[in-house]
Amino acid sequence: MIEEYLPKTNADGLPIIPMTESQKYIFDLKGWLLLPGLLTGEQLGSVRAHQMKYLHARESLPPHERDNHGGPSEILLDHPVVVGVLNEILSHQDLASEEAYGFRFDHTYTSLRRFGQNQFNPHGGGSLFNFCGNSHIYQHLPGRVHAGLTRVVWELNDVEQGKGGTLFISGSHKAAFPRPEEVSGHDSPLWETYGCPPGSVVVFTEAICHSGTPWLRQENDRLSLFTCYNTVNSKWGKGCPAPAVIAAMKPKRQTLFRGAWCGMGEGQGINRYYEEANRAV
Ligand SMILES: O=C(O)CCC(=O)C(=O)O
Repeated sequence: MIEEYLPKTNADGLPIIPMTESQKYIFDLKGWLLLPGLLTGEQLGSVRAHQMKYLHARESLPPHERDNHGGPSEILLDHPVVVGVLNEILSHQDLASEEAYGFRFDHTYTSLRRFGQNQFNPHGGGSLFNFCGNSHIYQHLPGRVHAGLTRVVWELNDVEQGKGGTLFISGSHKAAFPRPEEVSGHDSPLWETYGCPPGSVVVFTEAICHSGTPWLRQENDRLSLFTCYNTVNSKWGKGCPAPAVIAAMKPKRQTLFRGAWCGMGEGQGINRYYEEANRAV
């Protein structure tokens, strides 16, 4: 059992909120966890406005905000509740310090889904048995888990239960048998999902079987950020925010974008720092 998870504050100096024992149990059991209502109305307003400009009027943003996680949306990257979860399920503590996160940003995309958009496309599951080069892995010991490639979905608009939130076959990250079609069709009772207010987060291991599904809520579109994190020495998705975007962030947040390596030396011989020459691709 790790006694102390670092860092204890996020880049804005806010105290990290550790996972509760119930959250740990549910995440390990199901492979996903809903964390409702994490943003204030003011934060939501500025993040939503930034996302819409990023999608539809990118040139109107200053260069250092032209990224899914630029400008007002950078607070989502290391929200104190998100860091509390990632400290527990993903961090490699030898590479963490009070100045550096023990995990890295992997890749992201913003999705604006209108009524009827998207389709059912189940993928993943059984990844307890994958080797680590795959990143879609799940490992556990008594009292500790490692979730591998981990998705943090920020739901920026209302999600109504059963009307378009991501679908999960809970527990399938540990499934030993292949998934039969007859029990995993769209209407199978094995699929679980969620409803939540705007500003909520859904964390899931990419080791679980999950799927998109058509958005069926008339009152609003689905506006979500699908951000993935990985352990420090692994990267699955290609790409990294532009140097100007990262340069505008506080130093601790910048460590999310360091290169994908560990090292065992002193100073810059161990990967606990970000600089432009140590930026992931
Ligand atoms: O569109 C969705 O709700 C699911 C997205 C998905 O499959 C993923 O993020 O890996």
